[in-house]
Amino acid sequence: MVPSTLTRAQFDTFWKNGYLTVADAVTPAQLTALNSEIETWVEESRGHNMPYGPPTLDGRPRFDMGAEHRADKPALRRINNPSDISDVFLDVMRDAATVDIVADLIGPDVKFHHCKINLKLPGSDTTVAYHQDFLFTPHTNSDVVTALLMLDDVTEQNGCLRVVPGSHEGPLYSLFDGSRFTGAVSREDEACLLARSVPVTGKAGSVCLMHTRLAHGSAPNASDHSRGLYICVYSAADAFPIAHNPMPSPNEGIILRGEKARNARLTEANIEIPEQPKSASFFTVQGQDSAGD
Ligand SMILES: O=C(O)CCC(=O)C(=O)O
Repeated sequence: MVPSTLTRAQFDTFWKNGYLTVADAVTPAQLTALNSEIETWVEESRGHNMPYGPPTLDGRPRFDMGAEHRADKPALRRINNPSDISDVFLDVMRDAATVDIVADLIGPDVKFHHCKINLKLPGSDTTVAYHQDFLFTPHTNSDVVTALLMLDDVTEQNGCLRVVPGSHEGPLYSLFDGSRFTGAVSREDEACLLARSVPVTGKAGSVCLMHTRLAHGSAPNASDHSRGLYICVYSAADAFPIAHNPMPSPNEGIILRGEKARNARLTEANIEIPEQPKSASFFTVQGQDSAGD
């Protein structure tokens, strides 16, 4: 397919490395509106000492804070499907330049799967253990892209995403420890992946497009500056989920570009089916307690 929003070089970089960063994926007005909504939510979180609502479609708390959360030092770390409760997040999920970029990469027919915000406020402990998104959200084929919009300037100091270039073409790493779903690769695999990882930094408003099979993780924020990501997961219209959505939304499956697919495209693969989260976020699945635990 000939890309229309991306250059040929950007398109090729994505498929070679498994990721691509593009600046100015949202307008300055959208960025300001997204961040002002987040400020309101951070303020609100000061009045809570455990994960709280409005509940997600599957009845879990939408807002999750780390165990270090205090009224005077909030550690709000996850908002599940913010596009369900906020017009500006809905608008960006449906219509930002990101969606056209995704259509270039895996389109022309693109649909929505789920979205979330990962916040690392200064002083919070949040870590993302290494994993591949495909093993949380397996589909009939791997034309699935995670778009991570940088809500703040993202640096190595404030806990940027780290990715392993080319790993989208390598093996799928188990997220089980024996029969326990840990949502993270083994310690041995993590050490190897970390050694091959590179930082993904950028100015606020940039987006990192990541192939669903790319191995990645991130360290805590060691700076005085917040690090927020608005993460939207999109797929080709003919990629159908083969496990429950870990974050169901009334918007799941809506067609954002092109046409609905009548047929599912199947790629042969052997995939471990993930377990459904019962707690507010995947951070607890990965072993990091929520406030109040
Ligand atoms: O927040 C991050 O640094 C990475 C996000 C991520 O890997 C995820 O939520 O799946």
